[in-house]
Amino acid sequence: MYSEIFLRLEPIGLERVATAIRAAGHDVRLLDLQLFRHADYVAALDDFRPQAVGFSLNYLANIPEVVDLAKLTKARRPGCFVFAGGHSGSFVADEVLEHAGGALDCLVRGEGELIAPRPLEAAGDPRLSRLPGVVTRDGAGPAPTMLDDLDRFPPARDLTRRRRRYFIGVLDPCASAELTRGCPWDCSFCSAWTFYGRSYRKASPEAAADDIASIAEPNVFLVDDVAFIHPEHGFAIGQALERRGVRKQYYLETRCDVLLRNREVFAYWKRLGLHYMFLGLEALDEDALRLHRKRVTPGENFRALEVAREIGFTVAVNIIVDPDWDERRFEIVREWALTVPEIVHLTVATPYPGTEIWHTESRRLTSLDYRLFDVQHAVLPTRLPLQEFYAQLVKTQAVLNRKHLGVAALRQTASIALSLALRGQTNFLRMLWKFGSVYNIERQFADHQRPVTYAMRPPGPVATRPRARDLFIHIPTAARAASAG
Ligand code: B12
Ligand code: SF4
Repeated sequence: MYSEIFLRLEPIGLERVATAIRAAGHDVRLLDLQLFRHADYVAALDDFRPQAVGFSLNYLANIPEVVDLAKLTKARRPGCFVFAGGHSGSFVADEVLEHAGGALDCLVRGEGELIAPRPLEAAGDPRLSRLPGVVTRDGAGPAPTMLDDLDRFPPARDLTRRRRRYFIGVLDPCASAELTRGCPWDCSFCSAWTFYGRSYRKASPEAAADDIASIAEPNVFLVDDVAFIHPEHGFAIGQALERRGVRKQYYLETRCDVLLRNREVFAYWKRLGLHYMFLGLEALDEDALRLHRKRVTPGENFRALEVAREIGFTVAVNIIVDPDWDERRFEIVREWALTVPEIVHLTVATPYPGTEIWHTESRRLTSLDYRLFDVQHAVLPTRLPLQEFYAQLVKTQAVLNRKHLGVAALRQTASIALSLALRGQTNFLRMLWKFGSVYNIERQFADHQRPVTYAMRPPGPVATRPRARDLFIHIPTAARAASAG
């Protein structure tokens, strides 16, 4: 839903994996099914006749689609080696293989650059299930190996087609780049830290600047979980960009306390072209922040918003809606959101496999449909009747949307939209009137009534806090485990 309206971004993880597979001597094609249809995929199978197909499973909601495509691929090209990898797939490898019933030869857990070429060599061989991070129906290899140098395998952006369709708001068109990987915090609702074993790695400033300099688009989305945790790294990349004469507009995501602590580096990047940022506020009150283990106070959050305003950023923030909310709670958020200039997004609290709350959330899941695990649907019991919950959610989103896309605000955006349209970029323009068809009470509610072909394996009955290590996909060495300081 998100990518139907506000943004659509390039599959940078898959592009990096493609570079690694190319470096091993293979001929690679990449098809982004955000932009292309299944018919295009079938045509590519017939034209290119690949010996292997790898699917990216970063999002849980995409699992049924990928399982069906794997089955289609095996039926059409029985000799083809079919595998999948990516963030969400890593946490539910066994059950995905089970759904696929033999159509997926293996699932690759963890980051893909180092390992991805090796299953291709081991296809059809018992060695396959002994490779690090690889899971087959016959067994699993040792823990996945971490990439020791982020500078290796820069994204193969030449493989993505129709790149003008990638955008985020007014940054249209927009490419993506990665400066750091991982997060040293441990929020209870998030799987970014569990995937990388709470480690934090940095690209070298020169390689990061070279990569950004090679980007054709005028705008860049920085995919880092928390940008500029180490300010000296941000300064060094900025200076390397200045030396190369690179001038672009940027969008990044960070934490409020990091912005407060390192405001100089953000102000410096403002001069380089950083105008838009996303701050994970998550909650307005102390109790909810503690529950999310966000390790910030409401006071710090609000001070960070002031700092962002002083520097002159356009800021989007996120608030997590608990399915337990009643009308009054929605009302409080609407009232608050209308008093601040920031763009306010809402996501629905969702226990994902790989998060701590997947194990500790004592309320029973009301759905085991992967497609509803997209933080826009309620998969926990709602206090309001479900339809009323969606009515409140959509009403709140519509109010917030009108705040930014209403007539008064549109007057300001009209000139941007016009100049983009004159350059043939219409993603932003289209976003302005798509809202009603995407965020829609009946559509949200009807999504719950669809038949479920592949049901998720629910969490076990234990409601105690698991050890962090037991959640990790990558188990970092002591040297790599980073501190937030
Ligand atoms: C950037 C980002 C986005 C971008 C997406 C860009 C894109 N086109 O992919 C945007 C802003 C659009 C986005 C949106 C959403 N996101 Co997001 N996003 C991220 C973030 C911060 C970084 C992802 C990234 O680019 N990392 C860098 C690249 C290099 O790594 P990578 O993609 O993971 O790829 C590596 C491995 O996964 C693996 N790999 C990947 N594909 C493949 C394929 C094969 C064959 C192999 C072998 C390996 C492999 O190898 C790659 C290289 O090491 C992650 C957090 C995280 N750290 O993972 C959250 C994250 C993935 N998002 C999340 C969520 C919830 C969402 C949204 C649903 C809602 C929201 N409000 O954020 C939407 C849904 C979008 C959609 N398309 O459906 C959750 C995932 C939840 C889940 N389990 O499904 C995460 C984990 C954040 C979190 N806090 O928990 N997101
Ligand atoms: S700070 Fe952000 S990326 Fe890190 S654990 Fe918390 S929510 Fe996840």
